[in-house]
Parts: sequence; C-alpha cells; structure tokens
Amino acid sequence: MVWIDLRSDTVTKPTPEMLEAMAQAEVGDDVYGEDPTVNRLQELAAEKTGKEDALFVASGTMGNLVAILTHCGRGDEAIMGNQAHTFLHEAGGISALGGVHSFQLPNQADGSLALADVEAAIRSDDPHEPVSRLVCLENTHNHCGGTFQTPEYTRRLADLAHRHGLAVHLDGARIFNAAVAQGVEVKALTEPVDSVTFCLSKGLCAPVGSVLCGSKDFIQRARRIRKMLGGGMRQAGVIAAAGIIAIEKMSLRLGEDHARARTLAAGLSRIPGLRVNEPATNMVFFTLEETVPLPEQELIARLKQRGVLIGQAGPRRFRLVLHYWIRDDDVAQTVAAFEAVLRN
Ligand code: TLP
Repeated sequence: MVWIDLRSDTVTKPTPEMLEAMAQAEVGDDVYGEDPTVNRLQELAAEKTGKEDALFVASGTMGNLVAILTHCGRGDEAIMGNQAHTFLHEAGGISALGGVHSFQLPNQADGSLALADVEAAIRSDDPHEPVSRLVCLENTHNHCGGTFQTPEYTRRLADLAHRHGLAVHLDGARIFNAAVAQGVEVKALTEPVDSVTFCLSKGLCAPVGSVLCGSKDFIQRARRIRKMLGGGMRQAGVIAAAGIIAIEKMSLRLGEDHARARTLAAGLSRIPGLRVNEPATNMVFFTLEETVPLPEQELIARLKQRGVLIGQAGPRRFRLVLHYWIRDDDVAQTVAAFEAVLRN
C-alpha cells in the first residue's frame, strides 16, 4: 500500500537531490571543526536567523536541551508554556539532565504566552525561590494548532525578558513555516531572541538534524554541552549536505503545504461530526464530536485500512500534517476516506 502519511512532517524522506548531495558531500571531523559541509550549513543557518554563530545538532530535542542547559544552571528556572513541546515531549530532559526547574504558564489559544503572566512569573531575589533565568517560546506552536507568533509579539516578549535580565530561547522547529505564513524573513522572528533551534528534518525534508543559533559566546559554550550529551558528530557533512538544500530550496515551497492544509481543512469541515480548526500553517487539527459513535482508535484504524495515516493529539482530537510528500490528489483521497469511514 502507498500510504498517505499525515501523522507528522517528521515522516518526510529526503529528496533525490538531497541523496545526491549527501553522496557527494565533502567531509571532515566536525569535533575538530573540520567538516566543510557542516561549517557551510552552520554559516547559512546563522545568516538566516541573524545570529553570529550556529551549531549542528542531532534533533530538535537536542537543540532545545543544549540551549536550555547553556542558558541555565542547576536550580535555575525556565518559564515556558504548559503546551510547549519542551515541556510535554522532550522526556523532561532539562530537569533530568540539567536540574532546570520549569515554570509552566498557560499557553494562549494562539500559542503565545500572555506578557502579564510572564512578568508575574519572574521571581524576586528571595533565597526560597529558584532563579528566573530564561523564557522559552515556540513558533510555530505545535500543540496549539501550528499557530504562529508575529515579529512584534516576539520583540515585546524579548524586551520584557531582557528588562528583567532573563534570556529568551525560541523553539523554532518550524520557524520557516512561521515566516512563510506571514511573508516575513526568518530573521524578523529570531533577531529579538537570544537563541533559536530550528529543524531541518520536518517540513524541510532533510533526514536528520537541527541547528541551534546564537551569539559566538553562546555557541562556544553550547558546543561543550553538545559534546557532554554525546552529540559531537564526526563526518556529519553527509547529513549536513541535505540540510543545506533544506534551507536553500525546501524552505521556499512551504506555502504549498499551507495551501493544501487549507484545502484539506475545508474538505473535512464539510463532513458532519468533525469540528475542524482553521489552519495557520501546515497542520490541520480536528475534534471528533461526541455525536459520532466511533472510538478514537477505530477512526484511526479505519482510515489506515484506506491508506490514510493520521495522529491523535488529545481526547477525540486529531492532527494531520501537510508536507512535501503530500500532493493535491492525496488531499482529495484523504477527504474521500473520511467521508467513507464516517458514513458507515
Ligand atoms: N515534534 C514531533 C513530536 O515530537 C510531537 C511532531 O511530530 O510534531 N519542537 C517542536 C515544536 C516539535 O514539534 C518537535 C517534534 C520538536 C521540537 C523535537 O524535534 P525532534 O523530533 O527532532 O527531536
């Protein structure tokens, strides 16, 4: 069966052009800083995000972990949303490995943190309390529906944090989607923050890797933490080669995924029993109404029988993610599969 795999954009496989570039990549020992392809990727990432330097890491999770452990020491506190990927889906690494305490604030429906909540969460100089060190933002926001934050909001949040002596880390796993959706440069969304992680391996189709960007001093310290975590890779140019194509070429086509997300959402919203959110980027979330007498796993299984794979995102809540390997006819077939499953 040829699957229509909408579970995530993490399922994307490298393009033929990427495979060719990987085969031809010039490599060296990156722990010595001698892999020319990794160096080129890092320079490109730093330039795109408006930062001085960048560090190639194995995954988005590793990028966020390295960043937070670079910003925070043991007992320091990182303020983040209660729907943040770092809080929900990174295995508690910041606490387990770094002794970093998290202060979770309610994410607003659009994925933002209310500035008043952030200000109120910043601790006083009281020895009973942890030291507030960092604010973490996510853009686009996965659990809040693939929603995006604007350059203006990012600036206001960063100004607030900086005024209180805190740094800001941005989980920008899908920052290129956020930029494309608003017609702005990635830089506009990353310049206000102190560090940003973005992923090459999601909608941008590279097989492996993320990049952490920040100041020269920050990246120098992050490099040691990456090594400590076992993330110093050797001839990593083999995978960085795909990352360069991800940034230079694949980022330019993300608008197609957003357009298909809107088409898919429009098709699904015509089906009774589905409450579909308006997609902001490449993710379509819907709720299966209680009036539909179908258990969650049964919906997933029946769609699978028709070749469509979707993900569950909560009680009766589901997620479909558009990406390079999903074309117009896949969108039409997906809507048809839902119609058939929900009719029976
Ligand atoms: N998200 C994955 C799952 O872990 C949920 C997905 O399928 O969307 N930040 C954000 C905002 C993410 O969505 C993800 C992955 C990560 C970080 C972690 O990236 P990886 O998987 O490369 O460690």
